[in-house]
Amino acid sequence: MSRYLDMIDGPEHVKKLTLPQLQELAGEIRTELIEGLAKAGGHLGPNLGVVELTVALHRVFNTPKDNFVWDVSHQVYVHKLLTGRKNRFRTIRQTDGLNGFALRSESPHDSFGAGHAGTALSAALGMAAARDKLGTDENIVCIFGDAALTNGISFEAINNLSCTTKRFIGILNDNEWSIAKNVGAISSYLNRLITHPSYNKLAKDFEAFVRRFPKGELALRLAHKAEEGLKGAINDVGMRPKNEFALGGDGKGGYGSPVFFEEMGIRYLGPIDGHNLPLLISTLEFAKQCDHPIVIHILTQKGKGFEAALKFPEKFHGLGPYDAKTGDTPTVKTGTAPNYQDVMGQTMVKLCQRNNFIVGITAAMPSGTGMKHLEKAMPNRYIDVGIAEEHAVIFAAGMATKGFHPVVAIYSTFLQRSYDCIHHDVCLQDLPVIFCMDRSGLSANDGPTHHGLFDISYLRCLPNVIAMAPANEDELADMMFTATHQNHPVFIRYPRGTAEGVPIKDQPALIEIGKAVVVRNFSNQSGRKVALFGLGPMNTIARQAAAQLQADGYDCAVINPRFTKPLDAGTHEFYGRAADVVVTLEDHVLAGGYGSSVLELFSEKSVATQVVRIGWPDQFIEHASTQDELRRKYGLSVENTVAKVKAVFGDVRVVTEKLAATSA
Ligand SMILES: Cc1ncc(C[n+]2csc(CCOP(=O)(O)OP(=O)(O)O)c2C)c(N)n1
Repeated sequence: MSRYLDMIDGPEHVKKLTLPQLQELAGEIRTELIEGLAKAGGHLGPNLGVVELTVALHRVFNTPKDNFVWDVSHQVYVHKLLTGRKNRFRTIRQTDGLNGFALRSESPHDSFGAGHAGTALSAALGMAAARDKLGTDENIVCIFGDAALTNGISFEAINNLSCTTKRFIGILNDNEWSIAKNVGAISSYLNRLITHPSYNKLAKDFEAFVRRFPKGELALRLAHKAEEGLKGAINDVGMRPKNEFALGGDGKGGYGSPVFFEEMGIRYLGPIDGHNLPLLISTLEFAKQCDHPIVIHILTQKGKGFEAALKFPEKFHGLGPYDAKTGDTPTVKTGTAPNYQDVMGQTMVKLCQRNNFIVGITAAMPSGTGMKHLEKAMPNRYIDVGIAEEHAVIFAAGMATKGFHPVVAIYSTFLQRSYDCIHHDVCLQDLPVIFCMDRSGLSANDGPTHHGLFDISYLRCLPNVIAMAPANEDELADMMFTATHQNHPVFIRYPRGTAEGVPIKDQPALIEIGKAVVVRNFSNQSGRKVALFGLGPMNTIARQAAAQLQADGYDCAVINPRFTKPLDAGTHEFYGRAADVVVTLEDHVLAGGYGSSVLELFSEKSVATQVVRIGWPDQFIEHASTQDELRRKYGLSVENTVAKVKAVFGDVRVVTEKLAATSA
């Protein structure tokens, strides 16, 4: 039997369906999400939660004229299905396939790209301000999650909202989850709001009210009700302390509070059932005519329609392949090397057991960073600050002033947001905060929003910084341990995923700051001398390239630089002078990266040896199914390293053959 989904080539077709047909469409979309993502994985849970919302949005509004701005935009899969991309849907997050996030270059229906949290309200408000200045009449709809509200930028936008525009539609998609359970006072506030008996009654009354009136009349009446009835009830809601005399007992200083959004000059409607399609459609119809900024608070279930995802919302937020019937994921084979993330978390436990002044801080990423190991083993030494990277960094700086050694684990790409905090609050005051920069390097299927390719450049220009990159998991543990003995800011960059599989010592060891390790020295017997400096995971490529070059008659040394700051000037200069060619390899952009720092050193020391730099070019790197594919495509490979070295010596025959083989 054909599906309604098959008939939908664009939002105009959504508008042609009747309500029962739309409801059927919602069911088909759920099945497509569950079955379509099973092979390669993706953000299943969040998308199952916004099926009705997205159908209702496309029923009421007209993209691309109207603009939807999605926070993070990991929940745009349904939007992609309804905006002409359904035939490519099963390619999502794979090589040459659809991107997993909203992408302006992918579709005119994606009005704003994202991947980082907390940006949607600002972007949408900017669009609304531009629209008002241009005198056009499109609707701007911003969809943001309850966890996005823990992010500072969201609040900066809310502060700026009612004085900027009169026409703005916000949808607060509240499912009580970030990736992990949402944390903090805002989350408790929303929870109190939705569980309060007055609100529950209000929500029921509201639904009954919507059902009573035909569409045209409804919008008018809703406007009136929002102005009078709801507001009155809202003010009545017991956000005040239960006992008037128990000032402060509610955590709000005892003053009680009407709805936060109303206080900010934004009309608030809700909370409403985010899976009730007719209710969503009617409410959005009303919002469309509203001459005042409005936020509609909808309640949704992450993973709705798939039992496993409902049961394990954190796991199903985003995952790899799974069984479409049971939700089971492939078991990890015994003997497989651990993930860097797990090594980081387990090392944190060891370090905290030895030293009472170490604490672990995460910005809403306990599983992703591996900090969950500390949460489980020593919950009082673990702090989740919510999606608040700037706050996490300054908070850590504050703790460091009192003698603590905070370890902040943040993905390299999300740490970019905290750059000023790193500069102004940590480095300038030379505070001993330790940064575990997870996913430094590629995050292949997430794509450009998540690749961590810029941190060496943005850190090595800052005074007081110690910056390292382990070549394997044992070295990661040693570096973390060493970091806890420093009185300066320390940054450790390591990649996503599986480590090298080397044994990890029971107890980590101290390593010498600013000292590289010679992995293999010149044989000094014959052949052109090639010194390969492979940073972090690129050391493996350096070793493999050295083996090939050696077999072809070259004399190779391999060095693990360990530090990008302070750079081991002695070792670099020594090999710079001894070698006929130096190769630097880094999983980072070439612009301002590790190889650049070697060139700077050689210029200072007048070392004239040619330097071949292997790293990422000056462009944003797309997403792909695997890291290896992208590395091969952009030349971060053994073949290209060998070919480039040979090209230096004019060994053209071999170079051409190798390159032909690579591109075949
Ligand atoms: C700056 C930043 N920090 C962390 C993340 C990782 N992250 C992606 S989605 C997400 C949770 C979002 O929760 P919410 O906004 O409530 O949306 P939901 O997934 O629940 O629909 C987090 C922490 C990110 N994308 N950006």
